[in-house]
Amino acid sequence: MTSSSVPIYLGDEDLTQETRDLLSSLPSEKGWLVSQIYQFEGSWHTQGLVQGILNCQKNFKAKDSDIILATTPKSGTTWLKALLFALIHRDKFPITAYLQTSISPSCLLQDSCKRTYSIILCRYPLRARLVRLDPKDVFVSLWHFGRKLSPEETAEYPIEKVVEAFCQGKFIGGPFWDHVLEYWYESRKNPNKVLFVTYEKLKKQTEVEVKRIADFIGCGFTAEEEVSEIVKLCSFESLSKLEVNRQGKLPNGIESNSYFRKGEIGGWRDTLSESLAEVIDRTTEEKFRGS
Ligand code: PAP
Repeated sequence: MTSSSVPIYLGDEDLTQETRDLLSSLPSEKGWLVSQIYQFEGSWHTQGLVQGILNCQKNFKAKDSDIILATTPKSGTTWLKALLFALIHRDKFPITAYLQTSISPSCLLQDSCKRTYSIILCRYPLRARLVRLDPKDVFVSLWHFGRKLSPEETAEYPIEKVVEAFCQGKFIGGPFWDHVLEYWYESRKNPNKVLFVTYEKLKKQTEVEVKRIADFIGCGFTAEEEVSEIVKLCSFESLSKLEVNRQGKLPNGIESNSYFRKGEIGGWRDTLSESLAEVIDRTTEEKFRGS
């Protein structure tokens, strides 16, 4: 992989000796999109992400007012980030004007987060947790993102092989299912600290979910306030049309428009064959059985 073809968090530069030593002791696999992925504390990551996690574990000092938004890839981070930002700042700015210049996928805390996988923007230890419950949509979203990002790296991989790796959990941030379950149980144990939000519900009943998120982070809506303005502002149509998202690039070179593809539930149908969909569904059934 050439370091210029992938974003910094997928690269392998700036590793400390301690991280290199650790990496040499971890299970590793050749990855799709990246040359090598490593199993660290139950999940699979690139070298750069392991470094980021270690940096975070060592140096991140949470404040009571922090909010952590941590998602599996392609679960709607960009959307929830915009919603959270708009919710928190709705009394301070004419939000529309502010969003025009501020909401792009990397706009928040990029200096402190560019080498970490999770985006930290919420009240710690409160966590707004967004998942897409249909891993087929997650897979397809990531498949297209990866192919757009790094056509040379991904060209040689047939989709069947990538689905297999995804189902085995050997995928950046994987296994998807463990991650979802872990946070689901945590949200049941600590409902005041962990909020579990699904992309599907956010899509189907956006106002209800946005109000729930606002209550959770302590900035609930008054009876007079309209939630619809924020919902509209952060909608796929609105965010994807912003100049900063149509033309802009992230510091790592990714075009901001890569984060806006379809924004639908069930979009996997145009990419996955029935048999591949079944492979993912079977894995989902096995992993979620009893939960
Ligand atoms: P990331 O993991 O690279 O940060 P993330 O923002 O979590 O990506 O997810 C991107 C997905 O959210 C894309 O899904 P798709 O490929 O299936 O289309 C993107 O289109 C979708 N998305 C982005 N913004 C919105 C939005 N405002 N409303 C609904 N979906 C959105």
